[in-house]
Amino acid sequence: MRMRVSKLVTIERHIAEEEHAHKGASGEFSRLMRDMLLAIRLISRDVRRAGLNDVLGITDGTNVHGEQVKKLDMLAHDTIFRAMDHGGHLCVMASEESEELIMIPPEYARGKYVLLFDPLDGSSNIDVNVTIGTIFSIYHRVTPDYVGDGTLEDVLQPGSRQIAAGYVCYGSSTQLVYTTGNGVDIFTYDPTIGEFLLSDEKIQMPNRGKCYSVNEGNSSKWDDNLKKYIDYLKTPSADKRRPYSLRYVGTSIADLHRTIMYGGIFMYPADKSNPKGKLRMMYECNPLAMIVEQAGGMASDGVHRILDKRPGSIHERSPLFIGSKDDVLEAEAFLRGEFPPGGEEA
Ligand code: P6P
Repeated sequence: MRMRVSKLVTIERHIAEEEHAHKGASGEFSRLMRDMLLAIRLISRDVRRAGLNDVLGITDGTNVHGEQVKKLDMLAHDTIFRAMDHGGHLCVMASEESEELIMIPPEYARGKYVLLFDPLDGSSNIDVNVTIGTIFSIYHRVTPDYVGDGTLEDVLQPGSRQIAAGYVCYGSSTQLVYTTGNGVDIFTYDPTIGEFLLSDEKIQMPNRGKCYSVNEGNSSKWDDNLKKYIDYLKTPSADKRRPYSLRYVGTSIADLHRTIMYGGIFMYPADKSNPKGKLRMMYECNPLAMIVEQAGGMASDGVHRILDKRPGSIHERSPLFIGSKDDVLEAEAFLRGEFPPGGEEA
């Protein structure tokens, strides 16, 4: 449900006001977000120029000056690293683009926060001008000394310990959807003034939607109960609640954003070729789950609450069923073999 805003509030002012509400806040987190917002502005600029690379003579690999041109997702990764490595707020980072933990360079101070990110999710959609995004997740470090390097223990925390999560949609506009555990707010970027302005405040999802979002091309590899659930969604019901419409962009944050705004369910289930699903727990499922729960929705792997899962590795995958509470509960019921739920006629 949209809570459209008329007051003019920049994200910097919003963060400062939230910090003021957090007694004893040091301003450290606000400065961390200031640096993250710089990276997001730069990535938004680079994403919006992507279609012009050929026109501007930036061919694959080298530009007209013979300089190495990075793929956009590596460029986004480097942009976040260079914006975040020297602020003294972080003790360690982890990225979808880096197999290993990313340590803070020795010349810079370490801080009390941990940053995980997917710098450019859905990058295969860049060439067809379809929405792509950046996802980030922030924790407090758990290792007690606040000056040393962060460790795997600081990174591999359950999603319930996140202190903030956000995603950016580079779509018809650039929008940042963000929570620090006090509801979900949406900021829309105005590139003419370089500001993110508050556009929707404390959004709440409908308890049920009319859309389901899944790659049906994988249906031959699905579990039978999942097939029954998807068929149930497509079967007209007497109360006209069904059939649902199918919407699938193929960028998780785009499918999720529509699900948050309109209700319904987005799924990337396990299947015979992806026994743990395809999406990554630490920098896709966990931040998206925190945001959806803060907006009144639900996120599970089909059995367990995503935010309760204890990660075993940085790049661990998880099945994901996320969206309106009643839709996710219904999916879980089918996956348990309870269908139709509550004896409702199929
Ligand atoms: P498929 C993008 O590559 C991504 O990681 C997610 O953003 C998206 O939801 C998923 O993969 C799409 O995967 O197998 O449906 O193309």
